[in-house]
Amino acid sequence: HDDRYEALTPELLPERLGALDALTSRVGSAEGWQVEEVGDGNLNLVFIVRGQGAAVVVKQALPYVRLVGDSWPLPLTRAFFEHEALVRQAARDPGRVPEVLHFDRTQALIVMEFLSPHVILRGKLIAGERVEGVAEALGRFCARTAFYGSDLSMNAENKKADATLFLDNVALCDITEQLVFTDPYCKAERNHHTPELAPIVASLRADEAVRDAAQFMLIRFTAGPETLCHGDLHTGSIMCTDTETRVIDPEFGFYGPMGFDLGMLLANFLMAYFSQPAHRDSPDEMQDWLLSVVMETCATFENEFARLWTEERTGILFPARLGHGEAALRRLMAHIWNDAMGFCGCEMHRRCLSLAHNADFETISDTGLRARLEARNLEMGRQLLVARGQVPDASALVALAHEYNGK
Ligand code: SR1
Ligand code: MG
Repeated sequence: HDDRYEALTPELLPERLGALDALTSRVGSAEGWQVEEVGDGNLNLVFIVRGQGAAVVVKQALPYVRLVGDSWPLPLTRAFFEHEALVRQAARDPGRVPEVLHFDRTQALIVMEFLSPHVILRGKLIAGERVEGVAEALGRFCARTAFYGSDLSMNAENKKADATLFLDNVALCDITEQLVFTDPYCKAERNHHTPELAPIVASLRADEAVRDAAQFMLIRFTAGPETLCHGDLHTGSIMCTDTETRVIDPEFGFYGPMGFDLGMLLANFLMAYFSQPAHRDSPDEMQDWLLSVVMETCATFENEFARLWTEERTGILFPARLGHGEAALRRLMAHIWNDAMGFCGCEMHRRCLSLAHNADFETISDTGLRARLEARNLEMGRQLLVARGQVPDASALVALAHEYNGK
């Protein structure tokens, strides 16, 4: 059975993986294992294997989209890309991603460190819990991965070979191309939205400037291979304690714009922000904190990127012999920011309009209230798409969030 893929179950797992040193060295022999399937994401199986007072995670890809079922096949190769991305991220921002203990390409499975007592960040934000240092950790992660995977840092030959390798992550990119940039702006089979949003949805879909801007962001997504992006950096791909932040799940890894991950992440902080009034009677404090996280994430991104630009430029871009200074860095940062704002707008739209919604809004049972909060989010997303040039920095982004939250 070793050379044929087989989806695991908690019952099968000890028999299939019981001989693996990567597991037994951490959790003892298979007879003592307790195995639980805990995957609550859209795509994969996730098992926690406990034994001898320790635990590891076994993540296995399914040959289809878990959320939809076997009517939507999805290649197992995504586990390969996740593993490749994890290895690179671990080198570029040490300690930020889970340690990989074992990878099996045929079985599409990764054995990795069990993060405990970490929980998914999205759940913490809905519960009104703050995480110390979250903005610094994520701003640094975005800056380091953007910089080290790009032609600012990598040797050109290696970068081209790596970009070519990740070009094969076609199916996962296709999901983003459809669900993020296209489906939200038309009638599509898998779309759904809160019924009370119908007039806004109709007006967004009739707005040619919005559809146009989203397609231009799609051009940036498909034809801007600047760096290795995480590809799915939402608050469900981040696990935290009250003081520690880790990034998981880079199976959507692809070569794309340096502003992609930052823009997606900011959108998810903003959706947490807009949804707060439904989750607590006095949302102000949590909302203020979320906007401070937006500010701090951007400031850290900028500072870390500037530091790397100054101290570690070794690639073909802006070589020292051309004598570029501060002004060039500022122009590059503006380019990254402009992309980030466009991606941010698309992500804010798709989480309310296409297939994969987020719990921040989805868990609001009063659909009238949900629609009012989603409407603020959708309108701000529209503004980011069509007029992102008028949002030159994080302060302007936060001012816009205040404005739409008051509507
Ligand atoms: C069919 S997959 C839907 C979404 O889940 C993933 O986490 C990505 O965000 C994707 O767009
Ligand atoms: Mg995921």
